Amino acid sequence: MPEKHLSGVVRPRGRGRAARKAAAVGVSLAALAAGATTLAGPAAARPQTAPAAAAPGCSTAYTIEQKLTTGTTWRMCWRYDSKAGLVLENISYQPKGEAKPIKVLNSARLGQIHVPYDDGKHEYYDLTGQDFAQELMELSPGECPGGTIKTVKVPDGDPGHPNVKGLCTTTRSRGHAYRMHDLFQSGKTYQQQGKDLLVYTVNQVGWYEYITEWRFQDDGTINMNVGATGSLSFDDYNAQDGRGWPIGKGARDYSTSHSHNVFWRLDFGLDGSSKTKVEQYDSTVSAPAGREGPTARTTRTKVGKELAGDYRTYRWWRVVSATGKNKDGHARSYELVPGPTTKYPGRSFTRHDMYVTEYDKCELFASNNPTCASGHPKSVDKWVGGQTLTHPVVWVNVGFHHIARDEDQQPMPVHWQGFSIAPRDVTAMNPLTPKELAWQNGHWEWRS
Ligand SMILES: [Cu+2]
Repeated sequence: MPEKHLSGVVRPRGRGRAARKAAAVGVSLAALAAGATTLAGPAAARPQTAPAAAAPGCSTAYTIEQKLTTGTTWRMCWRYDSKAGLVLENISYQPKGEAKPIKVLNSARLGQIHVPYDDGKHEYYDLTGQDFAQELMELSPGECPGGTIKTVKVPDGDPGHPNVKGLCTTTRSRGHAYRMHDLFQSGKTYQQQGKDLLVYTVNQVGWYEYITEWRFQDDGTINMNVGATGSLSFDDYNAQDGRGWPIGKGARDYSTSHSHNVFWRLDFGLDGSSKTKVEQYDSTVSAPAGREGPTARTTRTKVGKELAGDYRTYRWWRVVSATGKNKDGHARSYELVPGPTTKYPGRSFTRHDMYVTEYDKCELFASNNPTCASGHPKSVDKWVGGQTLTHPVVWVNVGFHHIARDEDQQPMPVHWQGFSIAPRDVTAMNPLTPKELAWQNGHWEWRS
């Protein structure tokens, strides 16, 4: 029997989950869920190791400042939005050797999590329609190893529990930042283990839990990822062959396949100015000609007007500061580094990998904006309307088609999706360069 499209339906909320589970599967599973909740326990916030100075634009309570052991300091403000959840603002980067912080972003936040099911019967907008922000999870010290858990006042949350110890900031090693054996000069081997600042929250939506993770590397790279974990949706085991995968014994129950289309919204403020410029680069590689090998030519296209962009081999974009230059006189910029994605063609706003739109204060979510006037175009693809960019906002869409597997239970292993932005000419050299090599900039001359 065909069912109506259910885009307005709210998924079972966290606090209602136990009841929903009891109704669906009986007392034993509900009791198990209650046990798991007890195990999670209340989290105790750890004292901060060093009191941070307030970042511009926020009080110390809303400042995240971390000097990594490799010498790089990241500073930002955080706040918690009633729909987007964690929002990071005034993000700046100060590697060793830079006299003052270099501003990177005015604001960085999730822009939507769109979850359409393959049978067409369910389609969720997790940020704007499913109380993503309200279901902020309490973190135990063990899931913020070595870090600090900040208390978040959740807007429109549970009145009996408005403050949630739910924001972790911590540091982590990421392996080699670089390695170089200086064979011709000193004979020394230079190596450094890279360090990252991590900032994350966990938000529950129905049976799922989303980890929203921001990773700030000591070399200036920022990685943003959403990890889905929790449980497969217990309510979606009714798929037919071709729309799901048999989970559990035999081929009785098919977990319905679905997509997680995650959007990020980045408002760049390079060197303190929102008037950034966007550039697209494409390279073409020729066939070999005669004795010469194949050649490659790279061309730049200035993106002066709003853009709906798609990844292509040899294509990339960067956001360039209109004012700031590094010590070599090169304009500072950040490059978009894509992550693996499966582009969902089912909706107009999921049909492109990235969008650049002119700033508009109501445009905070890629779709279903709560604050736009009724006549305002409904989704990010519709905002690409030929407007000249003076204050570009970058939207990145990363899709994951989730065909369940037996290993997805129980709990479901975290599956990550996301992308990075990497500095290009923000500093004149590798920001982690050891001082013995600091003279080796450009086409340097041999020293005897
Ligand atoms: Cu999934």
